[in-house]
Amino acid sequence: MRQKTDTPSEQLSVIGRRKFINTAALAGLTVGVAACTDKPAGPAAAASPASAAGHGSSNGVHLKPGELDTYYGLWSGGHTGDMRVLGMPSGREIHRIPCFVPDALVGWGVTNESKAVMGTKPDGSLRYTVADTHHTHASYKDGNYDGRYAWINDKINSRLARIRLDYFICDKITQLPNVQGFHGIFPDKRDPVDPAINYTTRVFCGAEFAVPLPNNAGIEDGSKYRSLFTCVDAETMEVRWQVLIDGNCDLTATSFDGKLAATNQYNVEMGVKYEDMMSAERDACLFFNIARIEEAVKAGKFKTIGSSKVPVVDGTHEGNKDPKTALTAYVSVPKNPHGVNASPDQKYFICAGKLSPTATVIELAKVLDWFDGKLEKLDNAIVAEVEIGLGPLHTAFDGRGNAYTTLFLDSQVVKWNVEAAIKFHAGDKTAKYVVDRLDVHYQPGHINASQSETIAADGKYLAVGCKFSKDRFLPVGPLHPENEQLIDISGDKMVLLADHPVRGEPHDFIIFKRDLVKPKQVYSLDDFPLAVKDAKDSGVFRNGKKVTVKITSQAPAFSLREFKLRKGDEVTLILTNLDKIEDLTHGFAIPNYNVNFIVNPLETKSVTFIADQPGVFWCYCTHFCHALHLEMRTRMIVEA
Ligand code: K7E
Ligand code: CUA
Ligand code: CA
Repeated sequence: MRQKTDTPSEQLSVIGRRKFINTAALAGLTVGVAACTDKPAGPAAAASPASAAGHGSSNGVHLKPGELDTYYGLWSGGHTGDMRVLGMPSGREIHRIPCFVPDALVGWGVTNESKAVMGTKPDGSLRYTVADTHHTHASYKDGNYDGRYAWINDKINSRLARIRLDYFICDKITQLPNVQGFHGIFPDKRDPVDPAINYTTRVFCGAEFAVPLPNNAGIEDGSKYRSLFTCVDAETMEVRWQVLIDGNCDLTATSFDGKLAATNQYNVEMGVKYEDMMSAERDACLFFNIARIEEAVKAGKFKTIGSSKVPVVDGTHEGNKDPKTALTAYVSVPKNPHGVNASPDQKYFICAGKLSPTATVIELAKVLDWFDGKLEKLDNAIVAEVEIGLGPLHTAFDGRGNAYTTLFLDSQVVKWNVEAAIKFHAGDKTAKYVVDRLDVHYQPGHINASQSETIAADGKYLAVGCKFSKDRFLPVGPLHPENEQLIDISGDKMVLLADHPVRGEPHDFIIFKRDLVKPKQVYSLDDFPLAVKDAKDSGVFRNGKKVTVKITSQAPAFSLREFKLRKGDEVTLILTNLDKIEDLTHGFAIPNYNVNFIVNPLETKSVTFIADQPGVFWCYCTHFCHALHLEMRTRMIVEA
């Protein structure tokens, strides 16, 4: 680990000596990472004027009992395949929303309703039980979140899940055809042509890994593999179209005017081996002209791949040489960039360099000029390419013209001023664009500020997802938690406020004002076609071997005290919770039958199983609901 240097110019000279990082150096630095635990903990916090932050003595992080947070945070869970809901700035985890992976509390993956969302094989078992959620973003209206939906991706099985933000539940999952390594997502912020549509109607999805198209043709020849960029309809969750591209996709961003989507590319080399992906000095940030792509689809200028019916338009270099008709624009940026982020002033896209110590600022208006034939060289859309530190990954914004980029290798967050960087790039070497640096613990990946990628960026809090926690928490064996750190960015200097251990591994997250969502705490009986609306409707209804058991719950009892089945019956059990006051949830578990789920107030769920074990099975309430919760059971009798 290098010495911490203090001034921006010292920083730059250190970086200058190691401009681009090659494969060998990168491996060396990663080893160095593991050895840097002797660093004193939180020196920045001790040295910073924490009281200047203006959030009271505890900076608003340590809420008094009963106090509510002022922001929501939506976090991806990573390998746990879920979305996590945090209260911010306290960092308290309030909720987990199961999406792709079964969840024993909710009965996700157990109930018929959740299985229908998750997808099953012909035998009724779940198609997938693993996932890897990375990126989460919410729907927009007029450049700010509108509280309708959030989306999250599963990188492993190329799936996109939608979360309804009225009930904080996953209601739809779509698998993308023809792609692998589905990574970046971003909703559009408005329609590119219809001004009346000032809200999200599309979700863009970048695929990281190139594959043969279709995937069973030409398996050996890696040079023929291709990647696609996908558009999913925000309402129907159906795949609208795909774009065949050169190189790959990584992260995704969208412009505030709805005209462009962007993805950074780290593998323009189309390498199939690790070394090959780093052979070029520059990769690209690829822009998609949404209106033109949709026109091309409408005009039938597309093909389809294999058994997929999704229209695929040509976004390759070869097919898009004339700017006036081009669907795509490839802006060259330095070596293996990582994030791409749209600034809240609506003017710029910023690509972090990863293997280059730079950030590249691309001006949206200039990319649009290029598409109009008014900018001669696309590279002139780059208005700054400045050194900021080692291993830049993701960027957030404060709405006051500053960007905050994580430096993975430096274990720092760098605050830099975008307009000053543009001046510096234009030749004014006195322009000091690096404003501040803060050590974080350790190796930060994603970063986001409160309201960051909206027109309402408020520059209050910055959260940083540190991939390594090392010595920051009590040891718990070989698997360390990760460390989500909270930083106050309301002043000139960043102030480290708090550490939060998290189970691995969240990647991306967003933080937004609490009044932007209006969650409902009680369902309506009419939301569920199967609802058992009255306890009197309960009973066992037999149709040959097919049996329907209808039950209701009302604290502290189930409507049926017992129910009888015969061995071999195919049973569908429907449970409606008739309790209508908030926070009165019941559970339903059947011993030895692998069944457990909950029903929230006025919610209905169902499970289907074969009554293959004769005997007595005490179905009991698994969710503490009443003083007589333990007595809340019903006897399932399966006759031999
Ligand atoms: Cu968003 Cu972690 Cu998938 Cu960057 S990636 S760190
Ligand atoms: Cu119902 Cu516990
Ligand atoms: Ca590359």
